[in-house]
Amino acid sequence: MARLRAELGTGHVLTDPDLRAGYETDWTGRFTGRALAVARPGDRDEVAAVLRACAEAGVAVVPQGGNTGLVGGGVPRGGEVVLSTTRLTGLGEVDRVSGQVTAGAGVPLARLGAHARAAGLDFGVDIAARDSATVGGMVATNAGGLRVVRWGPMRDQVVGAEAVLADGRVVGSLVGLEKDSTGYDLTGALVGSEGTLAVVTAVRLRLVPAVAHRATAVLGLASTADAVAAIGVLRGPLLSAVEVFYDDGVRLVRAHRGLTGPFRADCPVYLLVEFAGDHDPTEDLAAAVSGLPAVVDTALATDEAGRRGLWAYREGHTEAISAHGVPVKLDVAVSPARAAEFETAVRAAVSAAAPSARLVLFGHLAEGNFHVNVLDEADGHAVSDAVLTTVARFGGSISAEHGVGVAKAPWLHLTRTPAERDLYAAIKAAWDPAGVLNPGVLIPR
Ligand code: 2HG
Ligand code: ZN
Repeated sequence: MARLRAELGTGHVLTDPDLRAGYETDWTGRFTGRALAVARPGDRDEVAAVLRACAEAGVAVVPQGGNTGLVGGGVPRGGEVVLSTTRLTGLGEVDRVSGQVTAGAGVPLARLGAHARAAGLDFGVDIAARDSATVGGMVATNAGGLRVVRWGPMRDQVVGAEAVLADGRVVGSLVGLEKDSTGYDLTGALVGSEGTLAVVTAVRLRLVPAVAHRATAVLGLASTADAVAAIGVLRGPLLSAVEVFYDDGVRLVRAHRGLTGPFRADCPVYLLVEFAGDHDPTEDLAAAVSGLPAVVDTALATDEAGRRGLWAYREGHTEAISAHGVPVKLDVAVSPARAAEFETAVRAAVSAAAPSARLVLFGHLAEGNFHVNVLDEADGHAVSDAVLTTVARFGGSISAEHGVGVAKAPWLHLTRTPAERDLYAAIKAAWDPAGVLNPGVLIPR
C-alpha cells in the first residue's frame, strides 16, 4: 500500500470500504468480492508502476473499466487490487486521412462516439451501457451490441493497442497500420482477453462513415421463425440493426417504464429493424417491411423522439429485469439460421431445469445472439448448465459478446477442445507467467 501510494498519490489508492464499494460489486449485484485496494493510475507509466508493485508483492490484479460487465470479470473475488482504468481518458484528434482515432482505455463509449461524430465520422459499435462502458473494457470483452450486423464487433474496430504486461513492460503500437503482416497478431490476442494477458491502456480505433438518416420499425410477428425469415429479406447495405424480443419482456419494460404499446394488442414476437444511410431510408424500410409475409403489426419512426420511443422497448429490458431482482444471465449465440429452433430448445431446457423460473429472452437476431435472463431462480448453476449444454449442441458460443468472466469459466470445456484449452493455458502463461492478472477469469482455476 505504501508503494502504491508513493507511485499514485494517496488520493488514488482507495482502501476505505465506502470508497472501495462501488468497484467491488457488479452492476447487477450478482458478483461481489472484497478488494485489498482500488488503484486509479492516471497514465500508462502509473499502470506499469501498479503492476510492478503488485507482481513483486504477489498480489493479484483485477483490471476494471466502467464496471458495466455482466460476467463477474471486472470485480474482485477477494484480496486483489482493482486497477481502475477510468482516469485513462486521453482522446486524440480524429485522423481523417486514416479514418482512425486513439483513445485511452478509460474513455466512455458515448464520449468516443460524440468525438467521432463531431469530426464527421462515427464509431461502429454501440451498446446500451454507452454512458459508462469504457473503450478498454469493450476491447477486453470484444463487446458487440446493436450494430454488429453493419460494422462488426470491437474486434473489427481495433487497429492497434498499447498494453502493459504484468511485469510492467509495455507492448503494442498506436500507429494504426492497416496493413502489417509481421507474424502473430498480438493486438488480436488482447481483444477478448478479459484482462488476463495484459492491461490495455490505449487503443487505435477504426472509425466508420457517419450516417445522416435513420428509420426504425418494430414489427409484431407470430414466431421467431418468421423473424429469422425476415432477416434474409432485410439484409442489405441499409440494414443497421435487427433486434428480437418477446411479449413477456415487453410487459416487464412497460411496467417498469410506465409505457403502453408498441401496439394496441400484444404480439408473441417483436422484431426491431433499423435502416441507416446518407439518404432518408424511410421509404426503403417501409417497402422492405411491406414485402414481408406474416407481419401482424408495424410501428415505424423516423424522427429522433419516435425512434428512441421504439428503442426503449428493446433497450429497457436489462434495467426492467434488474429492477425485478438479480437474474441468472447468459449471453449465447447460434447460427442465425437455427435461431428459431434454438429458441424452442432453450425454453424447454430452462423449464426442465427450473420449472418455476421465469425466462426472458431478447437479443441481436442477425447474429443469432440471445440474452437468456432467468428470473426468480436461486440455482444459477443448474439453469446455466442446461442453457449452455443446449448451446453446445447447436455448435454455438457460450459467450457472444459479454465475455466468459467467472460466470462461464466452468463451462469453457463445452465449446473449446482439450487441445484448444491447452493453447489458452499456454498463451496465458506466456503473457502472465506468474498468474497475476485476473485469476479465475476466462480460464477456470
Ligand atoms: C444488451 O444487448 C446487453 O442489451 C445486455 O448485451 C444484455 O442484460 C442483458 O442480458
Ligand atoms: Zn447485447
